[in-house]
Amino acid sequence: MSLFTQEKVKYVGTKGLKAGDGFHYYNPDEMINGKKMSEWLKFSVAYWHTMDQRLVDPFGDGTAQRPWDNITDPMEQALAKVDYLFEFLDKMNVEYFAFHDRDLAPEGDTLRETNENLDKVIDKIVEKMQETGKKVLWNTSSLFTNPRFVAGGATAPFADILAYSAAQIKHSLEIAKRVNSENYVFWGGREGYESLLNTDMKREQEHIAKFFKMAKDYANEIGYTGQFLLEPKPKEPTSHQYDTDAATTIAFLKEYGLEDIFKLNLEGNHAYLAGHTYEHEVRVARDAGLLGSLDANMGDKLIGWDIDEFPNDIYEATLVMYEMLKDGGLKTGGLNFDAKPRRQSFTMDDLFLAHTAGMDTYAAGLKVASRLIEDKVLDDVITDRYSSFDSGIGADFESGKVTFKELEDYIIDIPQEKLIESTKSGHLEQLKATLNNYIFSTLGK
Ligand code: XLS
Ligand code: NI
Ligand code: NI
Repeated sequence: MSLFTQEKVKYVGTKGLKAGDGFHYYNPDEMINGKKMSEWLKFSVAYWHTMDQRLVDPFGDGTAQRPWDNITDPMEQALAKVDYLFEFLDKMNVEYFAFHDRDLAPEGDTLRETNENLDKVIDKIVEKMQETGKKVLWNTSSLFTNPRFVAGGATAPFADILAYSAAQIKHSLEIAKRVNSENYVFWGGREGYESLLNTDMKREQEHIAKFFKMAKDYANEIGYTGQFLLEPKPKEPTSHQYDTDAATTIAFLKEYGLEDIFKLNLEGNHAYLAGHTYEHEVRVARDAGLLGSLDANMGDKLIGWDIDEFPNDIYEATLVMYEMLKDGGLKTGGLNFDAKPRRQSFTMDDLFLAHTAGMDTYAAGLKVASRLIEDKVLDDVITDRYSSFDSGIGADFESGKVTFKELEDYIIDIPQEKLIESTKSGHLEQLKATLNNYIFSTLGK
């Protein structure tokens, strides 16, 4: 028996312009760059949005209408939602899901009681996973929702709260092992500060670094081998988040010797908030060898907070997929829809349509990116742009053969005219038009 009235979403191809009949681009078995599309695009449903999100905004109550709304007992509802989740995954043809501990079950009065509630839901999840073959991309722990985390979890200035956080993560790692989570994510919800007037920033950062090492030690102790991921985000909810962006997070990992333990989980909307493009964040991680996973959402350039919109920007998806392909794929990572429909898209149909749009956007981006790579469009431009470093003085510089003095001897008498001649136009407008042409011609077929 079906819980949802909606049908299974199928690939219908590009016939017809109006969306809503099925996937136009997400064709799981289509071969892209030697692999099935579904292998490149390990999509994941985010429990906190898809199952829990009421579509609130800072000024208004939730508008979401969900078929489980009439179940009033919290534990009963928590268990019922598991059935809905698995049917949703099946109907959307999504293989993975992701969750916070607190998404799944209500809290009790003590951590022991809370763990008991949670374990009942996990028991059911494990059963459903065995039955359906669906998998967990990552799980995580909410150290930010409950008022006890008012000043953070692992960076809280209160030792009892730090102890609580450790115990909570310990249990979450046990769950990660039980559900065979491919990754374990830490997003530092309130790990940051509001003002230096009352904050010992160094002490807080030392605490969280030690905390991360202890988490990894515990994972090793219980034989949990999933990839640890840190998720950067700036200025929300605290004014100064310790993991502001990819570069800051990498510097933190290196400062505390954690770069072999962690990779990064990068989110589109967080990139905007940090004043970067999404592809910039992914490139920073890739260059450091630390690209882990993607929270596939996007932001709104006109709104100053994390709106977690479902991806619909093909341009952005193309450039992010380009980085992913260049990195050889996401390995244990995937594309998690840390995304929710708009507050005015409150029906269950909208939830199906939003995921379809998100999956199609990344499938389309993947197709365009793969052609850009095949035709070496950007590679050729970049090879040519840096070619003066492939021989002569440039190569001598790169191989460390010349000193400052020798660079001076080489250049000191070269006239201005010659120097200008050695520069070249970046032809950016032409390049952007070429990119547009690739989008049109790849998707227009
Ligand atoms: C919030 C974050 C959060 C993490 C998981 O902005 O994106 O949803 O992905 O805690
Ligand atoms: Ni996220
Ligand atoms: Ni976010």
